[in-house]
Amino acid sequence: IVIVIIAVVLGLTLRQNKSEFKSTFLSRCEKFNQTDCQKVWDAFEQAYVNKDPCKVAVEAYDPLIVAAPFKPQCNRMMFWSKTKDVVHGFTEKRDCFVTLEDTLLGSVLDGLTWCGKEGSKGTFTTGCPGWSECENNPVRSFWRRISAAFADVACGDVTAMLSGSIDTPFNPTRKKAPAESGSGRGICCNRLEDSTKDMLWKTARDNNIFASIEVVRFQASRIKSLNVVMVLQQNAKSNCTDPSLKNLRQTLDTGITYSCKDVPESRIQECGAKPEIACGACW
Ligand code: C8R
Repeated sequence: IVIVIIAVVLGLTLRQNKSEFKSTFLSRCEKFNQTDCQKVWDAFEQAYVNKDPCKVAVEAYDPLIVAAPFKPQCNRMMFWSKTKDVVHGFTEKRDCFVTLEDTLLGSVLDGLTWCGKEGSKGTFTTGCPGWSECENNPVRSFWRRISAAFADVACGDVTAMLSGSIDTPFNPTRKKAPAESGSGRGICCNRLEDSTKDMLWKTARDNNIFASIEVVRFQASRIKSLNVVMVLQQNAKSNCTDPSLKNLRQTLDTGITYSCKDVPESRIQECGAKPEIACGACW
């Protein structure tokens, strides 16, 4: 009897989790007009349901990108690494930039954890692998896939906020893909075939999505410039003169103009708080 009760309670909790997760997904999704959220859910769910939660490849989310494609917003796209709070503190208040979290898929899944299980149709929110526990977990593969799709459509003048509070603000730390070795230019996948780009998933083993996934997909045919904002807090450890930013320049597709500006975090906050300051005059 005890076992039956435990099983029933456990079953109900897991069900509860599923419906709670799905209802969060749908209610966040419904804020976007003209979206068939059930269709988006179906495309999302197929990526990880009934799978070992350490065996969800980045490509499993391809149908999701097809179901909810990214629309380019030229000159307004904002990328970031290790500066999430500053960036969103700013973008929430001002309509100057669009981050991935302002898009349908980014906003729907921001802050959530999910996974499936072999032999189950359910979505679970507990007992899922952590970000670094195994490479191909559903959450990590999701952010990699949608970050790539977001970077693929980037256009015009692009902004990236990087952190001056760490030693290496641009840190790809990835192995070279075989196709690149001997190219002498380091990472340079913009001229590579799509199949080779896909191979880059497998070599981008670190956590840094901006450096290992987004920058390498920026295309000179679409993007005019990359404008880095180094966010400086008190006791900053790095700024625009940091050697790692030289790597960033070298990684960039030739033809994309690079610039970097050191900006105190307080200035970004000030600009967020004062709508009278024009977007272009923030830094
Ligand atoms: N991007 C990546 N990861 C994101 C994300 C996002 O938009 N939104 C969330 N919530 N996350 P980091 P990074 C989660 O190391 O790896 C895009 C993921 O769990 O500071 O260089 C975005 O377009 C992920 O582990 O940044 C941005 O430009 C961390 O937050 C880069 O990729 C990301 O933490 C940032 O990726």
